[in-house]
Amino acid sequence: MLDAQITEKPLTFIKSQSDLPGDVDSDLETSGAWSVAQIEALFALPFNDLMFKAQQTHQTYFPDGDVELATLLSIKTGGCPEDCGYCPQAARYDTGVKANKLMELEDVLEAAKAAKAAGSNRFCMGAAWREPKDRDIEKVAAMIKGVKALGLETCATLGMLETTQAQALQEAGLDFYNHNLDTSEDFYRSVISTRGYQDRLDTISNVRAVGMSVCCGGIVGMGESREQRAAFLARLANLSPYPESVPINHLVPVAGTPLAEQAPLDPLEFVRTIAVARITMPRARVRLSAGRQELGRAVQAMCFQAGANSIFYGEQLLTTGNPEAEQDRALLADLGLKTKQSCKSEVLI
Ligand code: SAM
Ligand code: DTB
Ligand code: SF4
Repeated sequence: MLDAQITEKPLTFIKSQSDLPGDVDSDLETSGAWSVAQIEALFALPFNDLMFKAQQTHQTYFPDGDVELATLLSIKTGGCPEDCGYCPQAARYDTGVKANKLMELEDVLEAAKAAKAAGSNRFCMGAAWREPKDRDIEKVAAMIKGVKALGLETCATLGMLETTQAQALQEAGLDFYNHNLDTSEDFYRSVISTRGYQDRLDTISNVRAVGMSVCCGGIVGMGESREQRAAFLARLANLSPYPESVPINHLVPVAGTPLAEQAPLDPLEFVRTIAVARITMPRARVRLSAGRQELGRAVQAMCFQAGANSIFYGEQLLTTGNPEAEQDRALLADLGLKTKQSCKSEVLI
């Protein structure tokens, strides 16, 4: 029945304003708008229909069709006390990642300058912490100030965050906080035991409470079912408002982690996941995140068609590899995709 509803309505099946309850003048950012069944029905559409609808949504909400470039830096690597089953930085897994102290301010600023010179829009600083201590916040705040002064958008991912800490980071100039739901609530329990789903929701709500923009997504290809992928996207899309940035990571299976031997997800299912994210969160920047090296050019091109409009840019993610910047520039140029010019002085391609 839902299938019928979906196919009958052209673009507006993403929910026309009249479909939504209450005061919907403020667009689609309405809590509880998507059921898991509706999202599964999107996944079940014929591939071309899903791609068409995702592209229609994309062109409606992002008429410029530009791609945002975000560069990652691991400011504090390894030695993490958590047990996230995918993560090479968890101290308990023998992955060969060495634990380092928090980087020095000057080194972080050097990396940010290089990212800007290479054409990045956003600089994201990641730390392998369960949660930062207040003294860490002071140090990271200095990094944020310095990066912001270079004219880059700033993002940080430091683990669980209290409201007072979010406030301090915002005052330093933090534009986005990244904290992922990672997967559906029921599948989550088989991947992570050292903190709960509610802890993640609480951090996202603490970040929202101070008015900061949220970057929140997750990982697909960890062995979850399609229904669980749909439930994961429903949780994201039903956040009120939904995140401004949605990183969709493809699991990078790292030797030594519990998920090292996980069979890769069908690339077409990955593309479908991107399309459904685009349709259900039409104004969000949907970021192709970890795992791009394994996808190859053709699958990435399909992901852009499905509505992805942000990538991690630069040879390194946190501890694993990413395509060379030059390869990415060539791919975007071959596809005729412009980059987002938030650093107004840069002309990229
Ligand atoms: N420690 C902080 C936290 O967990 O929030 C910040 C860093 S953590 C590495 C950020 C995100 O990276 C995770 O939530 C997960 O989505 C992603 N990630 C980590 N390892 C990954 C892997 N092997 N493959 C894909 N994504 C991964
Ligand atoms: C996100 O969702 N993906 C990025 C960022 N947020 C911090 C991290 C990907 C990490 C991939 C594994 C690694 O390089 O260690
Ligand atoms: Fe630690 Fe973050 Fe890795 Fe989990 S994902 S082990 S919290 S660094």
